[in-house]
Amino acid sequence: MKAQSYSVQDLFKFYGNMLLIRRFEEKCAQLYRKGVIGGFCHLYIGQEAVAAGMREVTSPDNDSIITTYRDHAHMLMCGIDPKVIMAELAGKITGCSKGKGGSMHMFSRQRRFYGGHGIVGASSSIGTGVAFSHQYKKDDGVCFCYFGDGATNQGQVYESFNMASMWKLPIVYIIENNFYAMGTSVNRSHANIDLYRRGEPFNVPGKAVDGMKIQEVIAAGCEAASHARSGKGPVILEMRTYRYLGHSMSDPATYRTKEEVEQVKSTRDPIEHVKNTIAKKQGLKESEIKDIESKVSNIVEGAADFALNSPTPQEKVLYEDVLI
Ligand SMILES: Cc1ncc(C[n+]2csc(CCOP(=O)(O)OP(=O)(O)O)c2C)c(N)n1
Ligand SMILES: [Mg+2]
Repeated sequence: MKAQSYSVQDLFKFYGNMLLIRRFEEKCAQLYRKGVIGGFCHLYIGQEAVAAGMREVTSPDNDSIITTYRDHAHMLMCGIDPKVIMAELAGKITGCSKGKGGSMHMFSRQRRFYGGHGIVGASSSIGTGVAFSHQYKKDDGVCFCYFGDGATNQGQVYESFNMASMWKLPIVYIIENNFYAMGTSVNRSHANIDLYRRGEPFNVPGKAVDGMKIQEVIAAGCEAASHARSGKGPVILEMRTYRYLGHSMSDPATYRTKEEVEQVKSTRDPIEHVKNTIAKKQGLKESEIKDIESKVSNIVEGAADFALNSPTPQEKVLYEDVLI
């Protein structure tokens, strides 16, 4: 997709994709509170423009994706059936990891989605390996490798940058800077808060992007992807975004004020931003928005019903698909 200007049809598509992420995550929160979803569960609400924007940049035929435990949105944007994602969250046999991975450990080899990783920083080095495999196989693929601001203080990230730069690997490192790592703000933990510059010692170019504006995500993503795909090596994109909810479902988020969150919600919301862009471009009919809302709601309700009505795995499944 070309970055510069978008038709109203494109903007409606972006709106629908971001709304799908938000409503899916809201449903997860609901099912978690009911005890249908267990374990750890990290939601993506507020960050939608990053996953939905990068979807427009990623080639479904040969690119690969890897991310952290905050992974539902990336799975959805890879085109994986929401039913299968929700079933995984509920620990059902119909889930993408047969109910054994849960929220943090989702995979789809078919879609080249390589997780879902619970270890902070792990996606950077595994993703670098995935990029090496693209180069080795000469398959023209790029690895889109996501991790958080907190992960940028982990050593393995820098070993990965060095190796990727030395070997000119086709990889785009996407730092999803939501300004908090659990309860620690970037200001309290990073000696230099310009995270896009973290590749400088390794000659890895970087760019800061307004990650709340999908158009800017796509523009930067296109540029980075063509750099990596043309053999010039890795690129870093620091997507400046924000998470509205706590770190995980068990975080009351007392380390920041309600006013701070409200300020972002009311002035920078990524979904409202697209809605306003459509309204400015051609006016907006309430019926058009309602139409998308109802389509999205049907998908999410369908996913929840499927998950609730699927069987739990039998005990013997514990020993399948594992190296022992
Ligand atoms: C190596 C390691 N250290 C600590 C943790 C505990 N932990 C889980 S998430 C997290 C914060 C990471 O924050 P960030 O990278 O900004 O990602 P975000 O959750 O904001 O998406 C920490 C410290 C972990 N999972 N792995
Ligand atoms: Mg963070």
